[in-house]
Amino acid sequence: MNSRILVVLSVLMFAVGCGDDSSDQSRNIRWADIVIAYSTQYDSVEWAAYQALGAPDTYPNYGDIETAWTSEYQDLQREFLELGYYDNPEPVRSIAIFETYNPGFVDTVYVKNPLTSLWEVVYQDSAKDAGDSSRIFIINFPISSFKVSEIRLAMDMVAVPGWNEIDAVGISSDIIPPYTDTTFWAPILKNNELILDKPMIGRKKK
Ligand SMILES: [Ca+2]
Ligand SMILES: [Ca+2]
Repeated sequence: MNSRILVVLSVLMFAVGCGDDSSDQSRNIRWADIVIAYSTQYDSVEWAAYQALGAPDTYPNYGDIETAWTSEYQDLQREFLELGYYDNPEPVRSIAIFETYNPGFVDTVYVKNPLTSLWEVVYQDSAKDAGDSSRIFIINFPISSFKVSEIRLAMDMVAVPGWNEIDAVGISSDIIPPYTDTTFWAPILKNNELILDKPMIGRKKK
C-alpha cells in the first residue's frame, strides 16, 4: 500500500472516530443551553436542573446518577422543566428526552410560540412506568410554523414510582431517527389531535 493511500485511510478513520459531535450534527440535534425555569430540583449541584443541559452525559447508563436532573421529591407532585435553545433557533418537529431513571413520567411537552408567547402542546398522554432501563423518548409532530427556542416538559412524578431523572433533551427540525438500543415512538399529534393512534412501541435491537 503506498503512503498516499495510507494517509487517506488515516484521515477517514480519524473522521469516523470523531464520534458524537459529527453524528449530532448529521442528526441535526440541538441540546438545551439554558434552564429557563423549573418546579423543583434535588440539589444545587447534583441532580440540579442544569444537569439536563448539553449533550447526554449519563445515558446509556441507568440509575440514580447525579449528572441528570431530578425533582426535590420522588413521588409527591407534578413537576416541570423549561429549557432554552437560543443558539440559532429553527422550527422543530422532533424532541428526544433522555430518561435515565424510572422513565415514563413525562406526560405533556410544549414548545413556545414566540409570536404569541404561548406554550403550544406537541405531545400529551398519560404517564406510565416504562420499565427499568434508560430510554430515549422521541416525540414527533408536524413541524412548527415558527422558530423554537423554548420548550417545556410537564411530568407526573406520582404516576411512576421512585426518582425520575432526565439526562438531556434534544430538539430537531428533522425527525430524529432511532439511533440507540431502545427507542419509543410517541403518537403523533396534529392540531392537538391524534393522527397516529397506537400504543408506544419499544424497539430493541438484539
Ligand atoms: Ca416518582
Ligand atoms: Ca446530563
